[in-house]
This record gives sequence, C-alpha cells and structure tokens, in this order.
Amino acid sequence: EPFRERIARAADAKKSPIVLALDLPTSKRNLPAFAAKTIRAVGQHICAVKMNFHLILPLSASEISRINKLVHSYGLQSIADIKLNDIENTNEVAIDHLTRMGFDAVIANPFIGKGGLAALVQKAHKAGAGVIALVYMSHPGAKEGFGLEVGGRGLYSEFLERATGAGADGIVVGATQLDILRQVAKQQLPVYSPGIGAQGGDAEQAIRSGADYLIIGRSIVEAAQPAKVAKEIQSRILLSVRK
Ligand code: O7M
Repeated sequence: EPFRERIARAADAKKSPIVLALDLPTSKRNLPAFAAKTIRAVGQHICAVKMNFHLILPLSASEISRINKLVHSYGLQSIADIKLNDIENTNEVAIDHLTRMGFDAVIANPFIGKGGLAALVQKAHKAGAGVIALVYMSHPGAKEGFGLEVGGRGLYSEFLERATGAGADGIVVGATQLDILRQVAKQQLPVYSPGIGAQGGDAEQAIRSGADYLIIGRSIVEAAQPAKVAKEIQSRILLSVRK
C-alpha cells in the first residue's frame, strides 16, 4: 500500500489529521525516553509523527529505528523532515538511510528542479516511501523564496506543478498562508499544513481553508498535558468538519 493511502487510513482510524512534529527542545535529557513518552501519551489523537533535526541529529540510527517501531505499533506513520534539497546522489543516499530507519515518507524541496524531484520520488517509491514537497512555507520570510515572482507568477505555483508532475504524495503549505491554502485546495494532492499555535496559525481555519493534515509541534510537545491539548485540537477539528 502506498504511503498516501497508509496515512489516509491512519487518519481515518484515529479520526485525526494531526501529524505530531516531535520537536523536542535541546534542553531535554534522555531524548529517546521523552520521545517514547510523548508518543505513548498522544498516540490515539494523531495519525503520524514527523521527526526533524531535533531528533535525527542527536540520536543514533538504532535509536531512531526504535522510535519508528513504537510509532508503527500505534498504527501511525512516520515522516522524516530534513527537507531534502541536494544533488540527486546525495538525496538518494539520504532516502536509503531514512527508509532503513523505518521512515514512511520524506520531505523534499522542489527548488532542486523537476528532474531532481522526479528522481527523488522514484527512489522513495521504490523503497515503499512517500514524498511530500514544500510549496509554501509557514514563516514570515517564506514570501522571499516561495512567493518570489518568476515569469509573472509565484514560485510556489511552479513548485506545485513540479510536485504534481513528479508524482509526489502531498504538499506542504503553511497554516499562516490561508490565501495560498485556498488556492491549492482545488487540486489533487493532500495538503500538509504546519504553523499552528506557536507560529500563529489556527487549526480549524487551516482545515476550512483546505488543509488535509495539520503538522503540530510545540503547542502539543511542550504542553504540561500533551494528550489533553492533542485531544482538544482533534475534537475541535472533528466538529468543524461536520459543520
Ligand atoms: O508547531 P511548531 O511550530 O512547533 O512546529 C512546526 C513544525 O513544522 C516544525 O518541525 C517545522 O520545522 C515544520 N515546518 C514549519 O514549521 N513550516 C513549514 O513551512 C514547513 C515545516 C515542515 O514540517 O515541513 C515539512
């Protein structure tokens, strides 16, 4: 079963479109234990876990593999977010390592070009993994890159075309970019939206504007009661979808 269907099934089973960004602060001691504790706490309220440099840099490959096994034991998908953005050979080596560690999908930057993105998607698919492509990031400076006017249109619309053309499994558009979310909602690829809470975006607004999955980190991970916060967001979204 392809990644796109695996994560849709997980979201359906958990009744949650939340992708937990497992972004632990550097001050935390015993990162693997804290990661496991967080997954156990919120595992019923999310459909996937996304790991970024916060864990992929400090932990060993076997520590990451163990976290991925725990993620899978909860029926969740695991996404490696190191925003692949390099030459073909380097991206392919990264995909090899990441899939061996048990990741189900990787994030890629279409800035590398059509050919590079297509090669990356092919490599990932061969390994049974998905690719999610950046289209418009959530931070204020995103407009200086993804919003640049090239040939009379925003670079993001070119990135969307590249993602579709390459056969990517989803795209990333910030929850802080509601106009862009509304624009891309009309097309076929599932939209993953980060920037909720800590960066000022709102979960319900993002869903109503076209997001399919919400990537949420600090507002859950750093909460005194992560499960309570995740559950609250989950039920708020369920209600707003029913409206
Ligand atoms: O909820 P936060 O702000 O604590 O965390 C958001 C996570 O999403 C964090 O891991 C970021 O690196 C990531 N992210 C963004 O915040 N903005 C983007 O535009 C893209 C991502 C991302 O996940 O890309 C895949």
